[in-house]
Amino acid sequence: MSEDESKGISRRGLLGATAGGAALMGSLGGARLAGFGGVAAGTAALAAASGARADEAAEINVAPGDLDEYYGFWSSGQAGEMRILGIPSMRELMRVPVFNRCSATGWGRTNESLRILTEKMLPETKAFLEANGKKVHDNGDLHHVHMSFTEGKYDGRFLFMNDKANTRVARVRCDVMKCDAILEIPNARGIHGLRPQKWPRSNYVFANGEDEVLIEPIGKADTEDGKNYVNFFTAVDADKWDVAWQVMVSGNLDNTDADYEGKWAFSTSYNSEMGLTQADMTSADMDHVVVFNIAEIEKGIAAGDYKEVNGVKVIDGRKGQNKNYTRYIPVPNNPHGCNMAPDKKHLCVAGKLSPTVTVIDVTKLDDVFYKNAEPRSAVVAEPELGLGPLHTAFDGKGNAFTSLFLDSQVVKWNIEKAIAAYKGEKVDPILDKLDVQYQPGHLKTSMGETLEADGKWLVCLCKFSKDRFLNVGPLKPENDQLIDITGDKMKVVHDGPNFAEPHDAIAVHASKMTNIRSVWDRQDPMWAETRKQAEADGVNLDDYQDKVVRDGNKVRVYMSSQAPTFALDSFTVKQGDEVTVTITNLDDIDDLTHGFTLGNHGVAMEIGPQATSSVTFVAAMPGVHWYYCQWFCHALHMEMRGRMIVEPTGA
Ligand code: CUK
Ligand code: CUA
Ligand code: CA
Repeated sequence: MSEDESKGISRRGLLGATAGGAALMGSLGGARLAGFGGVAAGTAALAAASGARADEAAEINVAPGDLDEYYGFWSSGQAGEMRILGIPSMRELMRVPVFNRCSATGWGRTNESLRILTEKMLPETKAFLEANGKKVHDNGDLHHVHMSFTEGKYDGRFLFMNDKANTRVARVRCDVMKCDAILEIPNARGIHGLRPQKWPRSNYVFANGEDEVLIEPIGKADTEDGKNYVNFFTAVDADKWDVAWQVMVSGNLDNTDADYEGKWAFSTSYNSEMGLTQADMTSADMDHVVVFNIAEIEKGIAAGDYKEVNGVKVIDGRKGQNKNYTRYIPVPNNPHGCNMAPDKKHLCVAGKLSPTVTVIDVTKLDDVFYKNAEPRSAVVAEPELGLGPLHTAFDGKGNAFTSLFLDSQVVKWNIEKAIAAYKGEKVDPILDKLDVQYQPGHLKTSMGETLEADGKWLVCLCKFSKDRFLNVGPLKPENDQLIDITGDKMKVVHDGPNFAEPHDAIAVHASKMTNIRSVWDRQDPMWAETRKQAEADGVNLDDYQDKVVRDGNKVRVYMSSQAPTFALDSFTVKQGDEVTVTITNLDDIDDLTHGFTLGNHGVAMEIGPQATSSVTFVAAMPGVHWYYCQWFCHALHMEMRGRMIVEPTGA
């Protein structure tokens, strides 16, 4: 897409510098002010500049001390973490490390996080990392974040996400907003699209393998022949966080979604050609959407119609199998986004290289599966919307919003009108087009991927921010724009710079987050393993601790922390000892987090109120090394420190 992409950028570049840009500046000047936190003045300016009603303008004003109406859960792409923003303030509230390493919290360094990161790692990955002197990958590519559902509505239990870079999926607990399970998916490569089942609840999380996998061991098959590659669709058991089953498919898989009845899952495929080069992947006029028949797949698994590959039950759902596991619906040219409308009926597939969105009526799929109807008979509309359609969001009122990457616009269109036009009626389904800054990927409406879509806000995640912010060097921020969609005309009300590279976001009404805690439960499973070791060492982690246990050359140091002190002012070990420091934060006050940083050892961890964390390292440097609390906790926070004394070997 790079050629079209650069064309698109230069076209928008021209636009920005000329008449279009001037018109835009006129209507958005006030909004930009509001975005920079000049709250009262900015809001007034917005109302004046854009003609917005005063009460409407007030909606975006989250005054100091006021809370946002929505939680925004953001992916971060190659930064590997999940982020939490408030909507409509667009303030960043928290970062949750998942596939990345985190300097502040010790994610990827503490024993508790390492257990989660490595527990379900494939043996070959473990061996590879070990050969490279590592325990975990340092990077991840987190594209899609979705919340667990019960009966088509967010239930506030979990957030699920994928790592395209290292073929993993992860789960974040919504009660503490920490990752509690990571699974490396066997067989597949490059997990991209990810969605939970919506009905009856999220028993499965569906995960698409984007990259083709050589089916035979290298040397046995010609690596240059696309026919020797396959792709895998994976259903993850959301409770056990293990693979339930996989389906082998024809073509690759890009984005995915599930319906509101628990019957179907859908995936777009841009490489139906099974090409191994970009030219080959874009050679056909049509690619396809794969429809997965969940009940038939479950029946097939139960009946033993699968092959076990690397411990996973794999159903063959490739074209020409004459079974009811899958159907392939032809759609134009390298489709991308795959979004199920909250009307429970319409799936919208964005064309990317085609200016169209294909609308599939899921109530027509039974005929496709069981009455031999043409796969395209389920297509009920294919409106031409503009250049580079990528993703679609919904307002719950029958309207859809599609991002146009090349046109740098969001187009609002009506699904029923598009269906009427497809039948030949003279209606224009397009209701409004809005310039965004610039080159949008995903866009999300408030509650828009649930039965409770409320049509208030649209967040448009723009890949480029050209001219919108102070220049920070060749690497620019992206621009997450907040758009008011309550009126007939869409309106940009806020520019939000964001670091590389959020792909996706969801907006969840705050009333859904009923499980969220402020203080940890002492019995939390996060440190169950650490607790077992402590018990074996005669230490009660729920009480004050200051104990050093020697076990050969392993030394286990237990200390509680309570503002502003560590239970141990110092401890002594010998050079070469493997030292495990376990700290329990006995403070049980909201927001009273302590930390443990060991100077010159690359060791740091967060210990939240009532939490336990541990870290293991080899004390290889003789001398006196200070440790300190790195989370500001008390007037004597600076003095909250102590010494590790490492006696040289032979001393
Ligand atoms: S993808 Cu990035 S803009 Cu990975 Cu959801 Cu479409
Ligand atoms: Cu404890 Cu700072
Ligand atoms: Ca293609």
